This record gives sequence, C-alpha cells and structure tokens, in this order.
Amino acid sequence: MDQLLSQDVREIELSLIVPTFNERDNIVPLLEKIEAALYGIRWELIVVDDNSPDGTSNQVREIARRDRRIRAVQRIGRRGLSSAVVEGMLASSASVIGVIDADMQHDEAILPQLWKAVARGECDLAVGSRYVQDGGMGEWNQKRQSISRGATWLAGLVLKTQISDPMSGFFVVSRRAFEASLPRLSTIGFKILVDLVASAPQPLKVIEVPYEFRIRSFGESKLDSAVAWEYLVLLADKLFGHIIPVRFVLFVAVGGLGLLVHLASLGISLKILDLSFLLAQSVAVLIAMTFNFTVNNFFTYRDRRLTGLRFIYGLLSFYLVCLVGAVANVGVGIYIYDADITWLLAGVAGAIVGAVWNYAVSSVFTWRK
Ligand SMILES: Nc1nc2c(ncn2[C@@H]2O[C@H](COP(=O)(O)OP(=O)(O)OP(=O)(O)O)[C@@H](O)[C@H]2O)c(=O)[nH]1
Ligand SMILES: [Mg+2]
Repeated sequence: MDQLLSQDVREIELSLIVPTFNERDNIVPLLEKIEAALYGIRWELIVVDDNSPDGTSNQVREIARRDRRIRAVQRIGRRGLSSAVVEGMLASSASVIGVIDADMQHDEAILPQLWKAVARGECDLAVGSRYVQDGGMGEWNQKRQSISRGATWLAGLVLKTQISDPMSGFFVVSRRAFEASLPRLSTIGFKILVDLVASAPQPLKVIEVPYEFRIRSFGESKLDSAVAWEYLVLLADKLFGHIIPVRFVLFVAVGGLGLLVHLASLGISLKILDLSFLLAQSVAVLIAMTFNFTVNNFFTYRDRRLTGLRFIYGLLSFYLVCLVGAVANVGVGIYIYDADITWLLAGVAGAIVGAVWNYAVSSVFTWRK
C-alpha cells in the first residue's frame, strides 16, 4: 500500500464523467477544451460509452493509452444516460465529481468555478444553469424551450431543493452527497440531476452558475419521445415508487386497456362475424394478449424493448406466461367462490393473482434484463 501511495502523492481533485453515444468526432475537441479549462486542477476523466456503433470507445481508448487521466467504460447491451453517469461515478475516485456532455454544448469554462464551490465545501452540488441570470438557452427553438420549461416545472413535484435548471446535465457534486443519494436512485432515463436531488436524504445545498447553452457541432441529438416518456416514469418512480413499482402500475393499466380490447373483439366476433362463443372468446384472448404484449413492449419495457426476431420469441413467451396466469386466475377465483365468499371478491382476487403472476414471470422470461 505504502509503495503504491508513494508513486504519486498528489490526489486527483476532480473526476469528470462524460456519458456518450455516438460522439466519436467530439472526443478530441472536447478533451482539448477540458484540458485548457481545468489547467491547475488535477483531474481524471471517464467516458461511459454505450457501445456506440461509431467507435467512440475505441477513440477514447486510443487517447487513454497515452494519457492516464483518461479512461473508457464501455457498456454492452445497455442504454441510458442516467445509469451511465452513475456507473462512471462509481468507477471514479476523487471526492468531487463532475458531469458534462460530450457534444460541447456545456460551457467547460465554468467548470473550475463549479469545482471550487464544491471542493471548498460551499455547497454539495454546483449546477451549470441556463435559467439563472446571465444563463441562456442558446439557439434552442421555441418548442424545445417550452418543453424544457414544462419539464422543469414538473420536477418541482419531486425535488426537495429548488433548482432553476434541474434538467441540466452539467454539474459538480461531492462524493459524499452522491453516495448519500445512491441507495434511492432510480437511474431511469436521461435526467440524472433530478434523480440525484430527489433521492437525497437531506435537502442539498446547491449553487447555480449561469452559462449559455451552445449548439451541437458534430454528431446527432439522442433526444426523442422516449426521453419524455422516461422522464415521466422517473417522476412517477420518485413520487410513489417506494410504495409500488411503477412498472407494475403501468402493466396493470395496460391490462385494463387489454380488457377493453378483449371485450370489443368478443363483441365484433359474436355480433358481426357471427362466430361461436368458444371461437369468439379464443380469438378475443389472442388479440388481447397480443395487444398487451405490444403496448407493454413499447411503454412499460421501453428500455428493454424487443425487436425483430426477439419480438416474436417474446410474444410467444408472453402467450405462455399469460396462459399459466389465466389458469392461476381461474383457480384462485374458484377456490374463493367455493368458500362461499361473494363472487365479486373471488373475481377480483383471481385477477390480482393473475396480474401479479403475469407481471413477475414476464419480467423474468419475456423482458429479461
Ligand atoms: N452512455 C450514454 N450516453 C448517452 C445516451 N444518450 C445520450 N448520451 C450522451 O449524453 C449526452 C447528452 O445527450 P444529447 O443527445 O446531447 O442530449 P441533449 O444535449 O439534451 O440534446 P441536444 O441539444 O439535441 O444535443 C451526450 O454526450 C450523449 O452522447 C445513452 O443512452 N448512453
Ligand atoms: Mg447535447
């Protein structure tokens, strides 16, 4: 240990985490900017790349071979900005940790100011903000500005500390504060700052430093409708996730819709197509299961979405799971009904057992992690 320590006694003062997906062309210019901005501060930089097809990880490793301050963490078969940032933080070692995007939209020139505020203990968290005085949205269009402001307003529902720009992906936090939030983090979606602040056991002391958001020069935005959806799921998880899993709530809501689809198909098969009840009911079950699978695959399990051939296998496994669920549902229903308790309770109990079974087993077999 002493031998190890004697090699370089100067402590790293800032660990910087950079989440990336397809940012190869941004790596070199970003590192040049960081190097210049952090002059005089001992830093390490960890790029957490979700196996970008453009070879971002290789690009980082090529530089890392010659520069020990830099490292790539390459994740396979995973996506998600928040989880990438958390894993980067866990792989880092300084007592002060920063997060910055790879696309140079964040102004690295304010990094020393953010770092200093946390390192000196003036705050737990220093946020690069577009909304405080002198900050700005750069050349964002009106629509994106309104969406961002709406999302900021919604964040107020879960945050214990008021922050003017909780959507920011540019901040510096003390390792102590990060570790205190860690057990409660949801790590869903894109908004790690909201997650971090909402998961803090005690309100954090926050400082905000204004900066002007720049436009992207290379690469593409990864923002899409999924980001908005995952943000809502994150808020829901923060609001009631400690009581009941959000995924289960979504699964049951989809099941409710599936029941309507079932009844509609049954009605059409009986009244319009004039099928026998057995056939009509079988067709309705098949349609409803397919509907449930497709909608759950799109929303409830968006992060593990099955496509191509895996969609077909997933659908078949879902049929199987639901079939067993239906048997459990009927079995429990009959058991309670026979015990001479009201038919309503028997029906509800059967449905609950069926739903829990379908949810639990499909999460293991159909939408495997
Ligand atoms: N590891 C990882 N990084 C991601 C993922 N999605 C986005 N990123 C990175 O997170 C940072 C922010 O993503 P952007 O697409 O720039 O999001 P944005 O800045 O809100 O949107 P734009 O203004 O359109 O660029 C960038 O460095 C991305 O490469 C992901 O799924 N995994
Ligand atoms: Mg960006």
